Amino acid sequence: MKTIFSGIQPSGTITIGNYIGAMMQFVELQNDYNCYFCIVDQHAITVPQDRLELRKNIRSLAALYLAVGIDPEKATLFIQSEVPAHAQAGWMMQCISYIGELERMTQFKDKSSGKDAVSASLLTYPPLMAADILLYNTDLVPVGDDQKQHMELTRDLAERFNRKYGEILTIPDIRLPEVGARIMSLQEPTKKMSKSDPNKKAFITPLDEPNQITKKIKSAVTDSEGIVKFDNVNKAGISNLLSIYSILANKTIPELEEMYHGKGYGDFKGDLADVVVNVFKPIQEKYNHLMESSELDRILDEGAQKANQVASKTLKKMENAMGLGRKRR
Ligand code: ATP
Ligand code: LTN
Repeated sequence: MKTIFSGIQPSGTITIGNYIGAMMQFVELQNDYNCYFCIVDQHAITVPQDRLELRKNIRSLAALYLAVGIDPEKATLFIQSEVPAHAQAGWMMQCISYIGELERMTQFKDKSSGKDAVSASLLTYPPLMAADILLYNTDLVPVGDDQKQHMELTRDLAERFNRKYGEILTIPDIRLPEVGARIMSLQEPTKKMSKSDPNKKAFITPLDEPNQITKKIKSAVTDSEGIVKFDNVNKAGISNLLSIYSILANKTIPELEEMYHGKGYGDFKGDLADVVVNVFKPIQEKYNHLMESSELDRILDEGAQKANQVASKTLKKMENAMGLGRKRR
């Protein structure tokens, strides 16, 4: 069985963008692959986090992974900081990274632009991500469109490591969803939807109340033409809503265009709100149940144990190859 690794930051509650771009793929793939799904809390602290909020978000993200359908019998779910090999291998990856290539990462440019104080970790984020993936001999990494550049760098670093120190690391491939790899902000439809957006109207989360979901969709920015038609360039807002509708209702975009022919955005948005509410309702129920049970801790403990076993083996090989410490088996 081939191996899959992916991670989500506990930097807030996941958005419908994370759900469509990442989690829906995870649920489908867990049946055919040996999967590791990680709560990457060490990545989240590359920007300031409130410690109590972070703790809450970690637990909540774990419950959401399970509520959307990740099955702990099939996949390993764990918290990054509970597997020390990530930070250790991350350091080794930093040592073979060049500042120039890290400065070219668009996520670094976006997250650092306009800030007076930029943490060093914002720059060294991608080598840690590479370590996350490479420790598990990963074949495939399901992510959204925004992670393409980080994945190319991960492959470059793995190849560089192997050239310098011997064939140790598996070179991973990226897996993008066919549709929905880039869900846009509801308020600025030319910008990626992001869970750390300070404007909460820009995103929907699976934990939003039904009336909040409806309000956010109704106030989503569109255009004044009033025609439900997919045109990413001139009608980014309605095109984004069409993509969300199409994926969640399992209807093609031409089918939806036909359904709303001659109708306005009001009808379209009202129906989309119902679709989203119905998809998230069972997830919310399962989430509430999990947050109150002790099952969550048991699953995370087992996940950390399993991840530690696999990761520490690769780490040992990497340390031996680089000549760190004393030779270990
Ligand atoms: P942050 O706002 O803290 O940077 P984020 O919302 O961008 O977070 P991540 O935790 O960085 O989310 O990403 C988790 C996964 O979700 C990744 O695979 C990422 O590619 C995917 N993803 C994030 N945003 C979107 C989006 N708008 N559309 C599709 N996929 C997305
Ligand atoms: N960089 C990713 C989160 C992330 C990740 C990973 C994704 C950290 N480590 C390993 C896939 C595999 C992001 O910002 N979305």
